Amino acid sequence: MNKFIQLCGAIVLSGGWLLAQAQQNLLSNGDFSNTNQVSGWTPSSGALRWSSDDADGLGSSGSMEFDLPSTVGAVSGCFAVVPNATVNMTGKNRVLAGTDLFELIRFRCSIYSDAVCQSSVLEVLDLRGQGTSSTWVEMAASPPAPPDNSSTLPPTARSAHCEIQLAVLPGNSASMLFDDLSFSSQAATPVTLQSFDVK
Ligand SMILES: [Ca+2]
Repeated sequence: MNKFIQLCGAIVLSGGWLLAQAQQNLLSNGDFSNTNQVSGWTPSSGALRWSSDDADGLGSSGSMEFDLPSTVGAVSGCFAVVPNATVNMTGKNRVLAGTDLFELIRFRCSIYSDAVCQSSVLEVLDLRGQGTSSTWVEMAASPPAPPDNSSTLPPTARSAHCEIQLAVLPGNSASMLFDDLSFSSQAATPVTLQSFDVK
């Protein structure tokens, strides 16, 4: 065996790094599967309710219910974001009562330059729901957002929070459920390359 082949036979690669695209929902309890139900969400008026009606039919999860006109919104906790990350939003809504009575159905996430969601807003991303369906429907991006709802965060982005905003035609009552709310970041994360020998 010549030296070259001996050398090749001894090559061992280990501990190398690859970059993989991993998608992670940064929004806490966006699927309302927490045993504390609507934990992590604060009503902007009135009170929030947890519903056992789950958008995916899961017995271990539920959704967040808004009863208007008393409860017209809710805000998530503040969470960290990675500058320049590619993000996208998804969510589902269902009219429980008051089909065609909603004036506004919005799932909105605001991006901040400080770590605690207190600075002026750098960017707003949002989805619009449908007020015409009594079954679960996917929320859709508001133009000019691309169809896949993806966006690149500003280089100064540090934190974000999300909110639900609702309005009903004056003098009316209505109820709506939300589930599967997601603000996902697609960040390059290192993955350990497994060792291998060249024989
Ligand atoms: Ca759920």
